[in-house]
Order: sequence, then C-alpha cells, then structure tokens
Amino acid sequence: MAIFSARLFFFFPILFGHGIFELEASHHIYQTLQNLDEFASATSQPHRTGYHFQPPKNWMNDPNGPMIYKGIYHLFYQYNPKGAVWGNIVWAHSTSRDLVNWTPQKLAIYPSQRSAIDGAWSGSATIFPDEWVKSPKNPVMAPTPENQINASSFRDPTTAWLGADGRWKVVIGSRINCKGLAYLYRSKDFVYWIKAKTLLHSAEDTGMWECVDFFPVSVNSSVGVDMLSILGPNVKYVFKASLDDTKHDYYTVGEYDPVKDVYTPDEGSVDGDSGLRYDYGKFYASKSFFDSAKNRMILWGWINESSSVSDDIKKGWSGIQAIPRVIWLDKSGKQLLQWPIKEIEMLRTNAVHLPRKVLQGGSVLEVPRVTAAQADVEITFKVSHFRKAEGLDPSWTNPQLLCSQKGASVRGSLGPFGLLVFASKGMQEYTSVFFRIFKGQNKYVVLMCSDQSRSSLNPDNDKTTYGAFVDVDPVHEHLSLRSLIDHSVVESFGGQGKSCMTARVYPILAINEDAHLHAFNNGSKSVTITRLSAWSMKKANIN
Ligand code: DQQ
Repeated sequence: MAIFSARLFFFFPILFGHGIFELEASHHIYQTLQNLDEFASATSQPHRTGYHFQPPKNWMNDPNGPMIYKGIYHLFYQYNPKGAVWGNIVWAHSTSRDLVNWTPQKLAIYPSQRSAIDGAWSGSATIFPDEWVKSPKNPVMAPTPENQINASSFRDPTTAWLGADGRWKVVIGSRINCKGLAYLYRSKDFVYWIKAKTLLHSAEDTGMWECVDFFPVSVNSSVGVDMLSILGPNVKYVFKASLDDTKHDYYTVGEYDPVKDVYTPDEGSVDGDSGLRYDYGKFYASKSFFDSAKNRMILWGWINESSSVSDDIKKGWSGIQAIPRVIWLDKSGKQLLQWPIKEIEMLRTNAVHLPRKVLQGGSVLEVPRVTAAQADVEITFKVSHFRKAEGLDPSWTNPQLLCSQKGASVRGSLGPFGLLVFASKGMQEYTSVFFRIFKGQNKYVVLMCSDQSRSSLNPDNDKTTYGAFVDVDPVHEHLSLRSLIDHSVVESFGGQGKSCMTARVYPILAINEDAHLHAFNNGSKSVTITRLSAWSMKKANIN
C-alpha cells in the first residue's frame, strides 16, 4: 500500500428472438457488412459516447479518488496508456467545474518505485490542506507474512476518516477463502498504520471484496453527510463491496460503532446476492465522495463493455463511466435512491413533451423530434385493471431470471410496457427497458427489465438480460422510468431511482440519426402514459 503526499494523501495497492411485434431480424444486412472494420470506418465510431465520461482512447476501468478540491472536481481512473485491454495500469486524471465537461490532466500516479512495479491500482483520496506529491514513505501498508494477508487479497483502500479518538481510519477489501472481509487500519500520523484486531465488517460466501466504500447517510433528508462529521442520531451508514466473483456492487444499510470501529447491517439488510445492488446491469468498482460545494453524496461507477475483446481492440477503447449519481437514503430507511446529477440537464435541448395518452395493449408510440441515439427520456405510467394481473409464482425470486424468461416479446397482462431505445426503422434492432406487474401474496409486485437480446445484429456481443424488483406500490403510485441514452449505453432509473439498470449495446442499424425511440405496451391491458418528456442531449466536452 502506498501513500502520496505531503498533505493530500492517495492510497493504492502496490501489487499489484423474437421481435416484439413479430418482425424478424434481417441477418442479411449484417452479412453484407464484410466485417466490423468496414462498418467502423463507414460510420466513424458510432458507439463512442457523447456525454458519458471516457478517455480519447484505450482501456479505462475503476473510478479512483473522486473529490472536489478548491471548487474543482477531480476524477482519477484506472487506465492503460498503451492499449484497449487491461494492463500497464496507472491513475489517469481529469478535472471539471461541473461534473459534465472534463479537461484531461497529466497522469497522476504511475509506478515510479520498485514496490509499485505491477501498476497503480485502485484506491481513494483523502484531502489534507497544502500540496500534492507522492510520499517517499511509501509503501505504508502491505500484505506481509506477519499480518498473514495474502498479497492477492489486499485491495483498494477507502477514503480515510478521522475518529473522535484522534486516529485516522481506512478500510481495505480482502477475503479468507469464500468469506469477504473489510480490514480496518488506524493511524495517528497517516504514515504509520496498524491493522485493528477486529474487522470493520465481513460476510460469508461473498468472495473477494474489491473497492469497498463506507459512508454516512442522513435518515431524514437527501442532503449528503461528510464522513468527517459523522456521528449523531440522524445518521445511518452504507457499506458497499464490489464482489469479484459476480462483478456487481452490493450494499447494506446499517449502524457503525465508532468506538469498536465495527459496522453492523440492519436486520433484513444482507450482503451479497440476496441483498441490494447499486445497479442491476453493468456498474462496478464504484466510489462515492461528499461534494462539500453542494452538500450531496455523489457516486461514480465503471461501466465495462459488452462487446468482444477483438471489437474493443478494433475500436481502440474500452470502458466508460456512468453519469455521476446523487445518492441518499429512501424514507423507508432500507435502501438508497439514486438520481443523475442535476448538472447533466444542462445538455438537454429541444424538449419534446407528449400529452397524456392511453397506450393500448400491443401498441407502439414513437417519440418524435429527438436525437434518439443521444437522449434523456422520462416516462411515467398509471396502471389500472389490477384484477387481471398475472400471478407471481412464489418460486420466482430471481428477477434477472424472470426477465430473461419473460423478455419484451413475451406478452403478459400488465406489461411488458416501457421504452424501446436504439430501435432501427424496421425494428430489426431495439433494446427494451420495461415493467411488468404481478399479483403477489398480499401486494402487487413490480418487475423492471432491460432486455438486450435484440439490441444488435452483431452476434458477438454479450446480450444478457437484466432484471430487478422495484419497491413501489403501483396501485397508489405512478411508475416512472428515466433512461439516459448515449450511443452504446442505456442507464435506466426505475421508481424515481429505486432500481437502476445499465446496459451496453452496439446497434449496427440503429445508430446516430437512424436510431429511434418509442414507448410500447406489449401487455394485453392498456396502461396510461401520464408523462413523457424527452430531450436531445448536446455533446459534452469529454477530455
Ligand atoms: N480493479 C483494480 C483493482 C480492483 C479491481 C485493478 C476492480 O484494484 O480491485 O485495476 O475492478
């Protein structure tokens, strides 16, 4: 483990179908394209993003050390300066005044000493006053025979916080066999660190914990809480671990004992696969920071590609960052809500607002006058006719599996209804994000799905379907969906940010001005669109 600074400290580990509307895909079109090279040159990088952060070329993975310092936002990220696949990892660096437009800076951290020979891997930043230099005292923490930590199981330190006992605390992800662990380290001077005898947290059968994140949330407001001013009756804690085994980010909500330095999830808040995820699609190695300028907690997350490695090499880049999300505790106290930062709305242009409309079963409504490959859309549905809702079999506990069995083309009663994004003119390609409503034991259950199975005529992409249950009561609440659409990414927020789902897709036909956006209802019962607003999104200055 290494620190950087005199005063501003960085840490990083040293080692180390079927068509919904019965249209068959035209494979002919794909076959006539000799190869993707020809396609790429003909259309000049149709899958690069217009407003999602990415470097001009090469590989990017985890966001590292995000912060605001003297009014400037900083984002560091895991980067390979030499190619579009993982390797040669350094911390690249960009800055911004608005979290939307970014200016590249020189590489921030790279292997400059023997102990860091294998790269500058993920970690966090803690702000002290003054300078910004790498400390010669590195490495300050390391896996050793004495502490019996395996070198491959010592990962990604958190931002430090200062305890009332005057000691700095940092958490490191690890595992012993299948048990995920969060080691706590303490220091009085930020140079000499001692591993605590007690773990901050651990959980059986979760495997390696990467990129752990630990922060307070207010129980009665959406305002963020600074880790350094944490205690009080109105604060709970969030603990997030990125599980290496599943490549998803899971979190629990609970209590932190600042004397014992132990975190305990609330009853019913469980680590791992039966618990909550930040995102039910692609979103990994996330990292939060407290934005002191706007008193909010902001979450960054890496969205990797669903394309093949050879396609990544051909296009010359891999990996984007999700639009930063504000996160706060839901009034239930049981889960977080996530919403794209307000600043992203500065890119909205040419608003299209459609009037309230009943969407009959089996119908499609095109959203006109929008640049559908680079757009922001918000849609709200009101559902009636609950008597006819399909029953939820008690064994249907896995929402992703349920979504893959009941994709957009499988007609139901209440649903599927939602959005068709990146749709080609003849519907040979589309990605569908939608809801289905089931009758559960004593309540109606809302399922949200992102179905990529028809997203591209290119057969080489991972087209896994994603799914999650959304904790809303459709009888008394409207069902909302917002999707940020950006050439090869669809970031969707269901139930006002209760369930989020991000997909990477690579249409061949539905690109640029040939992409279309529709609302659809493939259930037998009608639903009412109470609101549909869409905006074309301007391009951001991304590096
Ligand atoms: N990526 C980094 C590790 C981290 C993993 C390596 C998560 O530090 O654990 O580049 O994507």
